[in-house]
Amino acid sequence: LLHVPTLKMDLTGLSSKGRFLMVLYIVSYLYKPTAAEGSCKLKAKFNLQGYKEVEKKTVVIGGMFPVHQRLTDTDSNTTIPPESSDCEGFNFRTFRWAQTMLFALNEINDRTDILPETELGYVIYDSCFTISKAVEGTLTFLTGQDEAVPNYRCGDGPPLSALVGAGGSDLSIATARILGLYYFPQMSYASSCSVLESRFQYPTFLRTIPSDEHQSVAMAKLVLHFGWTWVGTIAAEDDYGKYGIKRFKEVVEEAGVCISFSETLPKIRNPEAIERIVQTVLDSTAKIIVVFSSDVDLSPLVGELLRNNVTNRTWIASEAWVTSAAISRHSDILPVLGGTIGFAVKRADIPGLKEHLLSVSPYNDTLTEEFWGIVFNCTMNYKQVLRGIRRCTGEEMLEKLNNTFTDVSQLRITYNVYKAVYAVAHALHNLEDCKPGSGPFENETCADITKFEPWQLMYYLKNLRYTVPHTGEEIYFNNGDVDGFYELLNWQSDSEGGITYTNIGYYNSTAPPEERLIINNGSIIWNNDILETPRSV
Ligand code: TCR
Repeated sequence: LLHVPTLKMDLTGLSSKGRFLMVLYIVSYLYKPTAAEGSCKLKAKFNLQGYKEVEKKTVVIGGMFPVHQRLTDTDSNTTIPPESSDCEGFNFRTFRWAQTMLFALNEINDRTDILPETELGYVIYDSCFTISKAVEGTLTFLTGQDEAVPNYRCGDGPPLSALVGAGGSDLSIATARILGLYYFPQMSYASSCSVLESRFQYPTFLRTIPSDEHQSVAMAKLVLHFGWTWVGTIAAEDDYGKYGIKRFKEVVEEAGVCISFSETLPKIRNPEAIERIVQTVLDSTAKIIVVFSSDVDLSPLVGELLRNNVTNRTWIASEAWVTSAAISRHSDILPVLGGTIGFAVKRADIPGLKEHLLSVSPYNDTLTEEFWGIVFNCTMNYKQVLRGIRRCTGEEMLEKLNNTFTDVSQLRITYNVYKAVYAVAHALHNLEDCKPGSGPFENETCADITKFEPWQLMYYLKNLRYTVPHTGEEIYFNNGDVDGFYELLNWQSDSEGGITYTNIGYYNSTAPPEERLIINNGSIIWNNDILETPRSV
């Protein structure tokens, strides 16, 4: 009933029993069981789809975003058939990424110069930061059906083009193996792990984020630049953390730097392990600590550092947490993490995105409905209303909230998502634009946009060169990868006791070796508001 906000009915003429029966009737009529409660076994949750039935040809782009942070615990009871797990921990930052894909698709569909005769549709999956969900989503996507049965493209809907995703490197490594089997293109916006450089292992993987090979080297150069010789390292327990820190260590150790401690952040809740890491940090004489981790995995440690008031350290942040509001917006964070420095990928302003984000409505889909309930602390589900949870009116104002979702000041991975969607669209455009008789395939033939093969699209992606709207940045892929360019940021205090990210330099992997790392030493403010460079012991 709550899904139909405009349904109003005058029941005053009925008796109270009549009114009760009427309401019961409407509720049972409108309440359809969701897919999970229905008959299919392994339904990927939060599978959002859409394309308009217009007189154009349609091509579908897949998207995969880690909108939830983890799986809900399910008991390993084998007396009933197993079901695909639910997810929990809604992440506003990654939800913004997912919405940016929709925004880019709308923008492209409205343009007459890209794919004028073709409409782009989409299917979006939530990978929930877990490999199993990412694999399940990939199989569901490839089959075009609700169940994750590996039988490639047995549905007969519009052709699938590429998968934009899957979020973390560990997820992309898993999905890229499956997609590679079918030579199906994958365009990643956040999977930066250096192992994904291998086209032998991942033949159809491309990305709009630079490989961490560059970032690890840049971090090492940073440490050497300041003359630090004794550092501690902390890495997340995934491919991102492990490979990122491994390469960093190789480079600094070669230059004679010693590693005081190497800790690993657990992926699943483990308060004892977190306490042990804090103890190591406290016991060590190393004052410089390098952390290679996503903000989600780092959060518990930051909580514990705050509780123990661990100050007088300089933290070196990896790209995934250097602009994370989830970390920097903690209250009283300044004494602990003030002075942090780290590399961030390119930032951009995307005109119109803010308006798009503010226009999401709880009635769009299951994700926007859940989002609405969380930010406004209410529910759209009548069962929960009956249990006493406040009902959302749908008229709540997003503008009034100061939420990470609508914060467009740090569009970095968001910008990568935007670039990734445009890359696929431009490749499809070139595919459609091909002139028979001078095409790239055997006997100068072209591919047909209504039924092309994934390898044919892969050809166009490999040879793509395009300019990103609004920013004018030129993008091309060098063996699937983009150049390593990062901004160097420093966490300084703003006027309200919070944190601003101040630009203090950059790293450019394409410059000559001595000019790659440029640091403006004078503009750095270290932990405790100190201006002089800290020493490593
Ligand atoms: N590469 C990480 C995942 C990741 C991320 C982020 C996750 C990056 N940046 C920001 C959350 C927020 C960079 C990986 O696993 O490759």
